[in-house]
Amino acid sequence: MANSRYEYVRSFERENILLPQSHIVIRVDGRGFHKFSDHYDFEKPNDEKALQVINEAAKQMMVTMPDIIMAYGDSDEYSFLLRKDCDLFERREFKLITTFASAFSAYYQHFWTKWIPGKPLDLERLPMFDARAVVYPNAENVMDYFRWRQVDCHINNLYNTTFWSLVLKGGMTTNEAENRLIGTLSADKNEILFKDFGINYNNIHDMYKKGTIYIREYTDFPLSKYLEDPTEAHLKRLMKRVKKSTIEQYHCDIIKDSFWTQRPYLLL
Ligand code: DGT
Ligand code: MG
Ligand code: MG
Ligand code: MG
Ligand code: MG
Repeated sequence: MANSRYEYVRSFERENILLPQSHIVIRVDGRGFHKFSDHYDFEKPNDEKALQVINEAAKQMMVTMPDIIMAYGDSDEYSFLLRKDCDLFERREFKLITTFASAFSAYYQHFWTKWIPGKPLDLERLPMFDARAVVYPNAENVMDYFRWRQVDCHINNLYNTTFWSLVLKGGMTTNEAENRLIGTLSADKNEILFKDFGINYNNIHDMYKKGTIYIREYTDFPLSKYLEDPTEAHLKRLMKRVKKSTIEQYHCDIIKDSFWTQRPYLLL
């Protein structure tokens, strides 16, 4: 088979190798989930079971791909952080993003069937995800990337929670609710929720307000020892000794520095 006269067509193929020694983030996002969520009657503003499905798909990605050190998701999207020195698929971008999109779509379908058996998936509306890879040169960019996604989650959730309260509890049409919210700030939305509907936004489940985080957590990491000499070289040395890792789920604040300072290995 090798060296046939047709082999030359291979030279037309293109590769894009992602910059070495830099942080790769791959984000998957559901295709047309506005319609998908309508079609399968998702609860508004948040469907707990659908979130469980997407969360399990994300966790399964981490189980099968040890190079994923952290994942963050909300709505119909998930972002995956790969370790800086990861050599998965020799860092070939197309191989990475197509594998992430197809693996995630397959896992999503698997867990949908498992958790929502009462709503079989229709052939003309199967869940599909796209994927993109972004390379960040330093730790600050990576932290800001995840902060950006969590702020987006918060803004959308506050809007959606208020919007659907106005419609489902306040009897407004969707147009009326949209107009009511034009120009409102966060404080105004909190007040509408509290005064008109007796909802204290703070009491809403953290999974909805903050999204879901999975971390490959090193429970035996000697943080205090690291802090005596917080350099990358020292961190690398310490990481050689810690072996026990588990995949942990959180719905916590990843905007504050403390989330990152407690887990320096995420950005190694
Ligand atoms: P795309 O990503 O360009 O193919 O288009 P969409 O429609 O997926 O848009 P996107 O990703 O910006 O927004 C996600 C949509 O999914 C948004 O319309 C709200 C919907 N969605 C996601 N999670 C839930 C949920 O838990 N409940 C409800 N009711 N809708 C949800
Ligand atoms: Mg979109
Ligand atoms: Mg989408
Ligand atoms: Mg989306
Ligand atoms: Mg092959």
